[in-house]
Amino acid sequence: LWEYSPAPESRDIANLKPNYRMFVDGQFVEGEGEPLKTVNPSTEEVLAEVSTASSADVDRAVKAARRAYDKVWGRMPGSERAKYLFRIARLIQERGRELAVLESLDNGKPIKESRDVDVPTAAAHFFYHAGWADKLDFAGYGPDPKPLGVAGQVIPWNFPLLMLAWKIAPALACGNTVVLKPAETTPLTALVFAEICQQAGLPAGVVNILPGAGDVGSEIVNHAGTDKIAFTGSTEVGKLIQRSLAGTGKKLTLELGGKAANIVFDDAPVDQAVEGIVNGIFFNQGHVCCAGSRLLVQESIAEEVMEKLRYRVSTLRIGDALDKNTDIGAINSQEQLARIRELTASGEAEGADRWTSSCPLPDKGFFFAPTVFSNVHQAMRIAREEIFGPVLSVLTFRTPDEAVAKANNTPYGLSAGIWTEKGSRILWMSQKLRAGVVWANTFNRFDPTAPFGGYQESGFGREGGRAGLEAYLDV
Ligand code: TXE
Repeated sequence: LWEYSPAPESRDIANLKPNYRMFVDGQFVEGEGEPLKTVNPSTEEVLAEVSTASSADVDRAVKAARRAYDKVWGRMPGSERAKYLFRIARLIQERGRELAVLESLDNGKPIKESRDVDVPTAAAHFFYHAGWADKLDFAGYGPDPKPLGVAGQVIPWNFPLLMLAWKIAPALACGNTVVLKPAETTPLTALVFAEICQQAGLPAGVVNILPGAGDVGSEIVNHAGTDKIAFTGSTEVGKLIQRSLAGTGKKLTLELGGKAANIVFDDAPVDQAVEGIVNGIFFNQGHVCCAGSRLLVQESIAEEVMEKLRYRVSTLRIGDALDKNTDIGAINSQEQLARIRELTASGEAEGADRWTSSCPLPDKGFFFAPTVFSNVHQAMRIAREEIFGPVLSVLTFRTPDEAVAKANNTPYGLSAGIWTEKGSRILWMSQKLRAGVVWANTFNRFDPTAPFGGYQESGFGREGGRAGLEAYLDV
């Protein structure tokens, strides 16, 4: 039987400090805002105190970013910028263990995910964009495309370091400077990233990291000195930002929520599909904007898939993020746990059948057992709303047309998955599905060379790939 076994030296590996300061103009400084306490969601212990920004701090950071843009970064040849990006990428790799442990402590995600996905993919984004920095003439936007200036960036808590990399790497590659706010529950790896910027010798003011809550995000978004805003977070806040920028000339990209369909046809290799379903919804506790939160399974194989799925889910281990055996870590915050509980309760109240894994949960910490709802109808809240937790809603279909209709019956449009042996069906479906990313016989695959982003209420703009550069250039 499995027993909890956290690595005892983990705090040392993470180099955890009692206090973290914000990073402005190349220096770590005390913020004027009320300090926040960040909590380990696996244990509910306070990890560290982190200083936050006041509006005067935001102003100082934006001005520093502007100076750095005007005097240094905006004029630097791309070949020089590339060197800094390569250095940052290598430093992320060198400090990978520290970053992975710190990320798991602060976020609650299993160490094997932060080690094998978050950190290496963050480094990969810097390597990839370093390659673009001196080749922007060939990006397809004409000769000598111009950077925008100062980019204000606000990121969520589900992939703290990786979302930072998605935002900062293309911004710097294209010659912009950055003021970034990490989420209030996960500021730590962003501040270690600031140390990496110092280590890499990045000129002062090119990257500024301001921890704080939504008010700090709002100050950055609405500051007259930011030229471009990139936001990843809830659809609600995304819409708020879009409204508040309506009267300005700022460029905006939004990466918001999702309710992806993972569609399994009766010719799919069932065991492989079951692994893909599990990965689709239980990876990162389901705190994934592109999570496969709606399983659409063809009626003829529904029984078989459900049986295998329940068995597979019952083998998942839930526990402390630092245990290498953990498959599902902690929910990031008490607030998110409450949201998940509220939505799952609505599923029961609306008549769906609930199945919950009997894997034991730790006594302390924010944990939620993997849950599968069957007998789900499209009008139910659990079929329509983003739960952002380890909760799967299962619907069935008979024909490919019906699968497409059900998959598209959502205001979102971030991702979708198809499981079938038929190549022609994959091509047909990927044209019909209204989703920015369509995976075939795989799920949750992230690659810096592939543009990622949504349709409809999942937002607009792309991150990654050549298309992602457009968000940071005047073309
Ligand atoms: O998001 P918020 P929350 C979804 C998910 C989740 C729900 C709520 O369904 O259950 O949103 O999560 C900053 N101006 N997603 O409350 O508030 C905030 O400080 C500027 C999906 O955590 O949107 C944080 O840094 N910024 C999503 C960031 O926005 C503001 C990932 C995200 O927080 C702001 C996260 C304001 N007025 C949640 N208010 C995804 N697409 O992956 C808050 N912020």
